Amino acid sequence: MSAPLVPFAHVAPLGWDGAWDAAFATHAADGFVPARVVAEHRGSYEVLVAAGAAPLTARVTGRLRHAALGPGDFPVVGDWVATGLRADEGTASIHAVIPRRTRIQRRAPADHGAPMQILAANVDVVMIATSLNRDLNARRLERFLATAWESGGRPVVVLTKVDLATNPVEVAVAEAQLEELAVGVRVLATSAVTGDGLAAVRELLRPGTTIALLGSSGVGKSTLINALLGEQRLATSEVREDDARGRHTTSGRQLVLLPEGGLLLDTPGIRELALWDDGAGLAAAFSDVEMIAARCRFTDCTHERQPGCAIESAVGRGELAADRVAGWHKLILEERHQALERDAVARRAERKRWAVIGRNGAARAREKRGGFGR
Ligand SMILES: Nc1nc2c(ncn2[C@@H]2O[C@H](COP(=O)(O)OP(=O)(O)OP(=O)(O)O)[C@@H](O)[C@H]2O)c(=O)[nH]1
Ligand SMILES: [Mg+2]
Ligand SMILES: [Zn+2]
Repeated sequence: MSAPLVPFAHVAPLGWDGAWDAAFATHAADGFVPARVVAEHRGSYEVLVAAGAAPLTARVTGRLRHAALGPGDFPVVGDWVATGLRADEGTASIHAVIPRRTRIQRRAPADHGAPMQILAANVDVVMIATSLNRDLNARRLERFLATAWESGGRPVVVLTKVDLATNPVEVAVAEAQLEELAVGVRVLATSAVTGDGLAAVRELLRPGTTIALLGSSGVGKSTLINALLGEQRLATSEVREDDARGRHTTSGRQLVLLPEGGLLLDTPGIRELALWDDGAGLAAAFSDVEMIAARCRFTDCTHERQPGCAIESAVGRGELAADRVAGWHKLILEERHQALERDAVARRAERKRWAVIGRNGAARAREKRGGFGR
């Protein structure tokens, strides 16, 4: 059988490109086909092997499970995986996860069993949704922004439900507020009701581009995706204002392909997003503050009554909001605390890696002794 010239052109609408070809070469040689993970369930996944096809149910092989050093080695929504197809059954087995280009990660919730959780992979644009009808939570937005920058994707802020404004000034004020917090990030104002701003979102959705929507529950993430799809595919529901905990409508992460190309990743509302950051996301989200901090006299300046502190003098001159500095400080402390934790995790992973190597070595030795009768 001769290989076609462009072997994986059929997955280009799902985000595949030449660089993925190179990453996949050894898997292709083994007879595997690429598939994109579009949903995750307990113990199984849904994967797409072609743009027009129905998703297949897929499970990871015992070998992948065995070799995994932690939850981060298992597929997540957005991943490209090497699959073996059992077309007659309509199922697939996942043999490998292709190294991720970008990853949205956070410190895992307490019940997760691992310190870090990858929410989605290979996302090009991280769209942070915040709605006009709720008070803006600056600290929360800062966290989302740092996470988005840290992912390697490009952050965009989307202000939803602008149809609820009583006058245009209200929208302009909200946009200005967001622009001040989201330095160097585009802010798009949208309404799923009037269709305002949807064209601007569509412009970002070039064929093969993946956009993930992140934000609190009820801001209208699923509704926005439905509006772009032109159909009520995803469940949405009324926000219950009396219930402080909110009601989460979307329960799992899901990647949907738009008919005109482009992929949208719906996520359940996140209340508290704890950072899992090596500092790069934070530096990008607070690039304005960091630029000023670089002019402090001492490189280890704590920015608290230190001589020659550029941050304090910028705040004094009214060039920098004290509030923004406070947000920055808070996240830096969190990040430092986490760096310590991350080191501990790395040490544990290294120990496990050696244990696996040891186990495999012992198995090989048994084989050599003829224990496996090959
Ligand atoms: N007026 C108005 N209401 C909207 C708009 N977008 C969403 N809504 C309403 O907001 C409510 C919540 O929308 P969802 O799309 O379910 O919110 P979500 O962000 O997906 O929520 P979770 O799935 O819980 O994270 C629904 O009642 C929607 O009808 C909009 O542009 N304008
Ligand atoms: Mg939703
Ligand atoms: Zn300083």
